[in-house]
Amino acid sequence: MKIGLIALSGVRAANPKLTEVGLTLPGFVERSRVIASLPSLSLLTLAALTPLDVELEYHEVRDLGEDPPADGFDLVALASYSAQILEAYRIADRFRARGVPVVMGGLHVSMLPGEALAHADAVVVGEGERSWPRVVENFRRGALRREYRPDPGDWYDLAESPVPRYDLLDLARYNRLTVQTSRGCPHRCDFCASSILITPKYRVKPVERVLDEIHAIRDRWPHPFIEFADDNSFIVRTHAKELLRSLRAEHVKWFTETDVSIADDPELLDLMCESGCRQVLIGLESPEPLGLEGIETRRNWKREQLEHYEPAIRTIQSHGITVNGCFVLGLDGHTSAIFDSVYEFVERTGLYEVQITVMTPFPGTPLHARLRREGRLLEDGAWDRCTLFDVNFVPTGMTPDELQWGLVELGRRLYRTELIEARRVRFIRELRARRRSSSGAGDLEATT
Ligand code: B12
Ligand code: SF4
Repeated sequence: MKIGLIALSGVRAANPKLTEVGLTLPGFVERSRVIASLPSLSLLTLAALTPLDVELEYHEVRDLGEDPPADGFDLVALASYSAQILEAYRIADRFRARGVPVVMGGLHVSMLPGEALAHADAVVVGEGERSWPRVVENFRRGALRREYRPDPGDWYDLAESPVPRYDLLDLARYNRLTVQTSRGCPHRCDFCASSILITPKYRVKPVERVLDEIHAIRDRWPHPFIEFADDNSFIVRTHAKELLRSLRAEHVKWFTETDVSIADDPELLDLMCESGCRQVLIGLESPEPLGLEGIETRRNWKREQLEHYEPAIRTIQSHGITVNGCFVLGLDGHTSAIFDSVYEFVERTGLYEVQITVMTPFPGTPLHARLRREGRLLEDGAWDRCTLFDVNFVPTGMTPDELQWGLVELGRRLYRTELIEARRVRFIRELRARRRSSSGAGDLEATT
């Protein structure tokens, strides 16, 4: 039996004008080139849970072209994100038209299994680790069911995580690989379309399991750059520190997504620096109180952190770790003044890197339900607009067009080559100055 694993890849915007203007900005192109080649961790993980006598082939969707070859596949498994779901459905339809059954899983179809079932023989809702072996076994017996989902409360124990099948990849095509060290996030932002949609509880992967994965990568790639595919790393500090202590011996460079609370823990920051952390991506969301007010469904944590944003960025960057600050434009309360406000914040704080996106109503999020209730969705169900760049709702403080082109204009300003360069120079200059002053202080202490 042979299964084709098909990953959605690349970054995109639905509006062609946006692609033309926005996605060609130098800073954006650079970041896209780096991340767009990431492989699908979900499919590599499921591959590792597939019986050994099943032959597997991994493909990026962009390589399949308009007319994917169906040769020899007994079953095709497709991952799903909203932005590319229409293309995924078209591909699924083509495989099925040639008699190859299709199974779909992932964030989008987990939120809309009914929609996906019009294009797939079976849909896996939620985490795939428990369901996938059942899918394969049932398929073999000719008893594939329409829908699979974990039993209620049966969250996959990450201690059981297999090493993803990185060996299925043609590594020459990738510049980074992903490893997941945790799942979930305690913050619950109402627009969040990440793993909190399928993982209500924050869970960590035991350090030995993470190391197994890093060793598997290093066996094939001696000096890898690793991107942790976590929504919010380091929430459990004992686990984080144990992991980072072990990582020191691995000689890897890495990147992760976390929150500003790491700035309060100098020991953690030292360990991050010593273990090869190059950058952290932090969802700052808004430099203004209005946008932050009420964006979480449980607490108002980010609003409470706002006054700590600037010192936190300085503290983190002073450890040699660059911060990629993310802002969501068009949050309730934002007016067109937000564009200057973000620009000034970036200038003032010396953020090394910045990511700007527009508020996006992904299916299954409280935000989507709220905007629908309030009649503020421009085109409900236009999932190809779920790119984080295409505006698909009516903001409270400006028109959709003002938001759309305000994003592009701000991008033009922030991603000017000379400004990117200036941010880099400033980071290095400030880091050197701090290191000089702290070693000076150390010398002073040693001599007294
Ligand atoms: C790595 C990554 C990418 C990679 C993806 C590489 C790839 N080929 O898969 C790249 C850089 C290409 C990428 C691109 C984009 N991304 Co991205 N990306 C991520 C990131 C950081 C990690 C995802 C990950 O690996 N998770 C770990 C795996 C194990 O979890 P998982 O995918 O959910 O899989 C589990 C289940 O869903 C299920 N499952 C998943 N697939 C399948 C398939 C089958 C058959 C089965 C049975 C089960 C199953 O089983 C898995 C194990 O339990 C997340 C943010 C985050 N921190 O999670 C954003 C995220 C997934 N990206 C997001 C977005 C918006 C984008 C872009 C649209 C950005 C853009 N404008 O271009 C594009 C478009 C992607 C596309 N082609 O459609 C959103 C998606 C929201 C959504 N619900 O659709 C996220 C959640 C970030 C966010 N801001 O909210 N991204
Ligand atoms: S902090 Fe990020 S990962 Fe956590 S809930 Fe908010 S958007 Fe999602």
